Amino acid sequence: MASLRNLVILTGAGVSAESGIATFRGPGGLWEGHRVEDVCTPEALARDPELVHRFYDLRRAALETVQPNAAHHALARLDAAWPGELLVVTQNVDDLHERAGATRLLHMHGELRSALCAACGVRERWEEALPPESECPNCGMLALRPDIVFFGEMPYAMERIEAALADADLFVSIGTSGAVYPAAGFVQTARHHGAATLEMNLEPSGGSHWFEASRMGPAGTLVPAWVD
Ligand code: BV8
Repeated sequence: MASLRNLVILTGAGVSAESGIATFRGPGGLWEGHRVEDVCTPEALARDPELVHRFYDLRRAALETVQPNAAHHALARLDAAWPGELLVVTQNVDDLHERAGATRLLHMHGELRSALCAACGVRERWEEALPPESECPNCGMLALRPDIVFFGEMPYAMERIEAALADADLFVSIGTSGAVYPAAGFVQTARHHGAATLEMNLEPSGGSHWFEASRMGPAGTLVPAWVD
C-alpha cells in the first residue's frame, strides 16, 4: 500500500458480527425480530414511540456485554499508523470502533450512545435508557429521540464523506450487504474518482460487482491479515 495516500474505509454490521452484535439481514438478524418499517422510520417513531425507543434502548444496553473484535483493533492500528488521509465511515451505531481506539471515524447513521433533540437539533451523549418525552438538557423540550438516521432521513456528514471519496486512492468496504443507500453507492463514487476498490465480506454483497478486488471470509480474520 506504499503508493497509496488517502484511504476511505466503509464498515457495516459484519465488522461487529464476531463481537456478538446481530447483523440486520442474516438469519436471526436484528430486523428479523421487527419489520424495518416498524422500528427505523420517522413514521414508526411517531406511530409507536415506545416500541422504537425500546428497540434502541435494548441495543444500547447490549453494548455493555460486547467487546471490539480483531477487525476493530486492526483498523484502529491502521488509523494510528497511517501517515496519509484515512477515514473510517461506519454505518454501525455501536461504539466498538472507538473502543478499539479509532479516531478518524464517523457514524453516518448515528450512534446508540447519543440522543438527538427533535426540537433544537442538539446531539447529547446518552448512556442509559431513553424513554419517549425525555427532557433535552439543552432546550428543556420533551423531545429527545434516539440519535439514529431512519430510512428517509439524511445520513450525517455526507459532504465530508463525498469529499473523502473524491480524494481517495483506495476505498475498502468491510462487512456490509450493500443493501442501503447512499452508503451502497460509495464504491461507485470512489471508482468514478479513480480509487482502487476492495471488498471484504463473509459472502458476495449486493455491490460486489463494483469492486476490483474481493476477499470473502470473516472480518476478524481478513482485516488483520490485510492491515498487518
Ligand atoms: C436517504 C439505522 C435521502 C441504525 C439504518 C437511492 C439513493 C438514496 C437513498 C435511497 C436510494 N434508494 C432507496 C433509498 C432510501 C433508503 C434505502 O437505501 N433503502 C433501501 C432499503 C433500498 N435509504 C435511506 O433512506 C437513507 N436516507 O437516502 O436520505 C435524503 C436526501 C435528502 C434529504 C433527506 C433524505 C438512510 C438509510 C439509513 C437507514 N438506517 N440503520 C440502526 O438501526 O442500526 S440502515 C441499516 O442497514 C444499517 O445502518 C446499515 O446501513 C444498513 C445495511 O446494513 P449492513 O450494515 O450492511 O448489515 P446487513 O445485515 O445488511 O449486512 C451485513 C453484511 O455483513 C452481510 O453482507 C454479511 O454477509 C456480512 N457479514 C456477516 N458476518 C460477517 C460479515 N462480514 C464479515 N465478517 C463477518 N463475520
